[in-house]
Order: sequence, then C-alpha cells, then structure tokens
Amino acid sequence: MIRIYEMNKYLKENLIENRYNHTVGVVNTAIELAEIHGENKFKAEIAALSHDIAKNMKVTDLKKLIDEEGISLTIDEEKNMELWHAIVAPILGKKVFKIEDDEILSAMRWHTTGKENMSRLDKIIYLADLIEPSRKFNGIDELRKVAKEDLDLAMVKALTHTIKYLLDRNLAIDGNTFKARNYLLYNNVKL
Ligand code: DGI
Ligand code: FE
Ligand code: FE
Repeated sequence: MIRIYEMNKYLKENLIENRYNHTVGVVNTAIELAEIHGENKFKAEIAALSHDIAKNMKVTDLKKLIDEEGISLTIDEEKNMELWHAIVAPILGKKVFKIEDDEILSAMRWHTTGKENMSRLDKIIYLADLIEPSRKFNGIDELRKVAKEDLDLAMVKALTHTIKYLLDRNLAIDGNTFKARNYLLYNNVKL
C-alpha cells in the first residue's frame, strides 16, 4: 500500500474540492465509528479515504475500466451510472493505492448500494458516507445517534432513507439495496 500522504495527494489532484472535503468527513466519521464498535481503525481510515477515488472520473473512463477488468454488470448497474464509481473504486484501490486487503476493497465496492450480509467495516463505511458532517437531510441527527449505538439498526434506517430518496426522484433502485435491507430485517436487527 502507498503512504496515506501519497493517497491524499492523489485525491486532492483527482477530486473536486467539495468531494475531497466530503472524503475527509467520511474518514473522521469512519474512525469514530470504528473506535466505538471495535473495528480496525486503520482499515476504516483507508477505506474511507479511498471510497470515492473514482467519483470525478468521466463515465466513459469508468466504463472502460469496468470492461477492461471483464466485470459483468447486473441490469441495475448497467443502467445506473451513479453506481459505476463504486464498481471502479476497488480497481483503482488496487492499481493506484496498491491496497490488497479484501475487507477494505469490499467496503469501497459496496459503499453506494450496500449488499446482503455486509461486514462491520462495510457498514461503517456505508454509514460514514451518509452521515459525515457536511451531509444534510431530515432525520440525519437521529441516524448519527443510532450509528453510534447499533450498526444494524442504523443500516436499516440508512437504507430506508436511500430507498425513499430514490423513490422521491423517480430513480431506479439497485437490487442490492433491497437485499441489504431485507437481510438485516430477516436476521440480526432489533427494531
Ligand atoms: O458518492 P457519494 O455522493 O458520496 O455517495 P454514494 O456513493 O452513496 O452515491 C450517491 C449517489 O448514488 C446519489 O446520486 C444516488 C445514487 N444512488 C445510490 N444508490 C442508487 C443510486 N442511484 C440509482 N439510480 N439507484 C440506486 O440504487
Ligand atoms: Fe460514493
Ligand atoms: Fe462518498
């Protein structure tokens, strides 16, 4: 893995200012959640720092990388270009940042949609992305509180928020978002 200093340099050069500032917010929030929930803080920091590495790339470049890797997309992934930066994140994570840790690469990959049976690190990055200090939406203060108390309950609330957000805008919803939420409801969550 390259040094954190070098990662920051790459991100400052490749992300627009607001996106870089968002990334710093996600790093701080993810470290705080990792501390509270007994997750590896270093993995949380690297995953958070890298999660939007591909966010400001041109869609044609994102698609090119996806095709070069021979990744087959689901219909939802093919149709919703907003999801591509998360698909490319672990590719660049490996290529540019030389990240080899599968838990970090998974958290980068699933930070936008979530998926069935997420790891603790996956959940921390998904939540930190949504509740970092610069985010604003109705109910965010409650979600910030729950994220510190119960990761699974916070994930259900977060996924519900995302689904409502997409419904309100008449956007298609990726199947993994539903699977992530259903899995929690069928298994561990105490509502
Ligand atoms: O990259 P960020 O903005 O920090 O956050 P993100 O990775 O969660 O991406 C949010 C964007 O992705 C937002 O424009 C909504 C969109 N998005 C997330 N899930 C879905 C989705 N868009 C569609 N069409 N379907 C989804 O399931
Ligand atoms: Fe993102
Ligand atoms: Fe993000």
